[in-house]
Amino acid sequence: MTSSARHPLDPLTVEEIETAVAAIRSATQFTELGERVRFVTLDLREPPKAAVLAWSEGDDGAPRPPREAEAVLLDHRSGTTHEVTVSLDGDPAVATWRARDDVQPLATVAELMEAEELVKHDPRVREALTRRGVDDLEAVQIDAWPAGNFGDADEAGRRLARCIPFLRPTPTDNEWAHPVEGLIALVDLNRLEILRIDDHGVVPIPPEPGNFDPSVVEALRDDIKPLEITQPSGPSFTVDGHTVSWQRWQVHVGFNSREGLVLSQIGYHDQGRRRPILYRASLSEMIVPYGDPSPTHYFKNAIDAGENGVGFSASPLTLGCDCLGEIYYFDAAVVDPDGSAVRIPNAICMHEEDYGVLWRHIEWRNGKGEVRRSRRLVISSFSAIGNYDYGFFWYLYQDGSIEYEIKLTGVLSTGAVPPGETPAHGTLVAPGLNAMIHQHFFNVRLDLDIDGVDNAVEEVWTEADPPGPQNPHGNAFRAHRRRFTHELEAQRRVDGACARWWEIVNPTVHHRLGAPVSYRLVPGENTVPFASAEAAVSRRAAFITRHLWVTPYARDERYAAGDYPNQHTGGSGLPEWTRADRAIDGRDIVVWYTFGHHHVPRPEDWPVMPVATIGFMLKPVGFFANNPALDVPPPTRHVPGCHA
Ligand SMILES: [Cu+2]
Repeated sequence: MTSSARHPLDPLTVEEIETAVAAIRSATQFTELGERVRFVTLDLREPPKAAVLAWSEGDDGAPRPPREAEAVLLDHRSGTTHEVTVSLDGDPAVATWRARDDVQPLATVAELMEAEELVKHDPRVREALTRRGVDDLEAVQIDAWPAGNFGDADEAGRRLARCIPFLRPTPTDNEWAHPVEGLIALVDLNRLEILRIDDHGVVPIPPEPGNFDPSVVEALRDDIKPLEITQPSGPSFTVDGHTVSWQRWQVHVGFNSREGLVLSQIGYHDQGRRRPILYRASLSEMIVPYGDPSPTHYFKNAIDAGENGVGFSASPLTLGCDCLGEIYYFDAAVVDPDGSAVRIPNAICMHEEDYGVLWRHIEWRNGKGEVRRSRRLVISSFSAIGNYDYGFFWYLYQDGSIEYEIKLTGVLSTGAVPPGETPAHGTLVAPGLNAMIHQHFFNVRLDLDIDGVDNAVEEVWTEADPPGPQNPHGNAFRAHRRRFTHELEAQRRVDGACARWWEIVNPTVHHRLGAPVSYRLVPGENTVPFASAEAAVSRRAAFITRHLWVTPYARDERYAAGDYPNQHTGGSGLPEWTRADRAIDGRDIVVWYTFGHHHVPRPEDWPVMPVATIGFMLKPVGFFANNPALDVPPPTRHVPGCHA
């Protein structure tokens, strides 16, 4: 455990989680807690960046920074949250302990199941279900949603979930095909009591099944021949613990229970040295605001990382299904609410993919030329969060580009509408079944270190030159740029009409042609939130109101909506930190990029949604002398006869 060979950013192992839990349990503060105390999260407390850089840039044998765990515990009896850090070196022991009554940590699966049992067996709920013709309690499923915060006085200070029922006729059926509309229960998760049950009236339960296993398909296609990916000499990457080398790239692969997959210390070997690009990249937060104002849907604003945990929801991946080819897997480990360590086998999948043509030119006069095949390194994980499944995919390319892509799939969130009614805020996907309009916003925290820690961000946009003697044909246009100096001016939205993007530059390192070396953040699909500025979601997840945010690096500024978005009134995270309008020019900076997928559901998204993708790219701009992929060998070495 104290091996000096381990990278300081390696995620906690099962053994380390067990050690940390034992240390917490033996602390006097723990013995003062009630019986219903739960471990909410327990992860590596990453060392300060300077300490990691000193270790990785030091000589072999340089001392590793102290190894620490950070845990959040919830005492349901008192409702108090406990933030604990544990020193894992030497004799493991609690280092700090802080009790807080002003926050709600994310919801554990254990709580959601308790809420389900409570609501399901409440006589008032049974009566309401009977009114809807539902007598078989076995078939009833109660989904406990994060409660949000809508300013209701009787909800203040409580730990809450809003619970809505669905029918699952048999254990393998799709519950979201049968929403029990109009019924909602508000549950106090600490006291395990129902505060309120509201029945907004009976709507017939949509009867059509929404299953998608092979048995329900009339005839499976029988014209698909095997497609096998083989790499007879093995993959081109090497793995040392959690550090991966692939061609010119080096990257550290990490994981935690809140963000899931984390990449660190991404660098590229060039000019005889390893050039840093990204110190750390992770999904800092995500939120799915729904656009239906009705009493059983208005509250649906799941802040999935801070309210549920993207890492907790990571699924074990299987060969030939989630990943295809020559795969390397990383396991992950998280804590269970009862304090036991849980291994998620194959939580992260890594492999190489052929990605079509990398570059090409064929001479038109003689048909001769050069072609190179592109190959990318894929590092990915999948999380099943309630009805939705999200794939988180990082790609490294041979031309120095980095891509992040989220794959959205799973099952739509649904409600019911009376027969013959067309929903105003959704789409009918089956008779009486309403899939509500919604958006998926993601925020990625990018701690870029372009050739060193001190960087700056420039906005680049294109404008037509004014007509006149200098532009006699009216064809002239050019790119303009400006440097952001402080945080508030760096809160920006995308604008495709002026080809707006952002470049992260190192002002002190210049390309041989003069400009500072840089990487460009190339936006992909994006949109803006449609909730009003006064809506709870706009305060509680203010990071969605701007696509770009830039902050100076601070060790504890990690999550775009703050450490505890669950039931928070709003304003925490990015809006809070940036209020000071700190300087960001020529500093160690962090770029936060928000991107939104606008989802007006289609019948084709039912009963399970074909993958939709959204993401962005980081592309070198004046970082390399010229095309860095010139040294990729021609495919003719393996496949004779390409335009030779
Ligand atoms: Cu969606």
